[in-house]
Amino acid sequence: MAGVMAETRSIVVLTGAGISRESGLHTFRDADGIWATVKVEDVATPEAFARDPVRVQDFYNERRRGLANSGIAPNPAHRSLAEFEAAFAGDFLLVTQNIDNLHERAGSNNLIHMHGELCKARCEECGDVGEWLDDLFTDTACPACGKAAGMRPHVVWFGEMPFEMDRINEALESCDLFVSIGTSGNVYPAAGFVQAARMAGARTVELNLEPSQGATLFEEAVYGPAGAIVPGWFANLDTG
Ligand code: BV8
Repeated sequence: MAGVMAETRSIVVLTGAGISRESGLHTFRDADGIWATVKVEDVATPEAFARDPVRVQDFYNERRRGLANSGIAPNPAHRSLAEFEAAFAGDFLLVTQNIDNLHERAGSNNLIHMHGELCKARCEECGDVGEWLDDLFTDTACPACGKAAGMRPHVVWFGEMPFEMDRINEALESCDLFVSIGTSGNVYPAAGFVQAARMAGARTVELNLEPSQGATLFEEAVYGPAGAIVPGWFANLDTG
């Protein structure tokens, strides 16, 4: 039961692939997930990119093209987070593990893509990061420095440091409510955020299709499809 949280002044929300499932994007570890058809070590590590850059670029090109498909749009769960953020009088930080652009398309503002963004590319030669909606190839020239062969998806692979961890940890240390939505709790450091929130004395809530790996660490939980449970849960939360 969401209940009235009069003292709620600082909220951190973590999302994973499950929040985008009803928008038509696959998750990773479900039976029909991405890792059921391709291996992490073949497409989502720096070693894979060094070993077979064409294969890795193709993997992300296919997902980027899929995201551009007109049928893929934010669902009520994405929209309810943006609406709550706009109405909430306190601090609200949305941290997503997702590399899709559905949270920003739903209107979320204070948003961190800790695992990067599918629609951005980074040049390893000059460090430039920019929007990229087309395919990337091993000889794609950097729009900033002009050098070819250094362009990669602006995505965090396994073994790479997620983005903005200082800002995330600061928010976790001072939050009084932590809500985890649509993540299996398999991947660190994201899977450890609930422990940091508990250490800060925050109320911890899991909204997921089924209990995650870290389910026992949450004080409260509501299980069901995100599009069905997230809007109602945030509608019941006091915006202060
Ligand atoms: C790092 C971008 C250190 C790429 C991703 C041993 C122990 C602990 C940790 C490790 C270890 N060995 C290695 C590690 C570290 C490793 C890790 O955690 N490995 C795991 C597998 C054990 N982590 C890392 O490497 C991270 N970096 O640790 O750096 C470091 C230190 C110093 C210097 C340098 C480095 C980096 C991890 C980031 C990797 N990149 N994504 C891409 O997207 O292609 S992670 C990958 O998993 C996904 O992309 C996603 O972001 C992430 C989490 O997945 P979920 O979002 O949770 O998705 P999943 O399918 O698992 O679950 C979906 C959930 O939704 C399910 O629960 C399901 O029930 C639910 N659901 C389904 N439908 C719905 C729903 N819920 C609601 N409604 C629905 N309709």
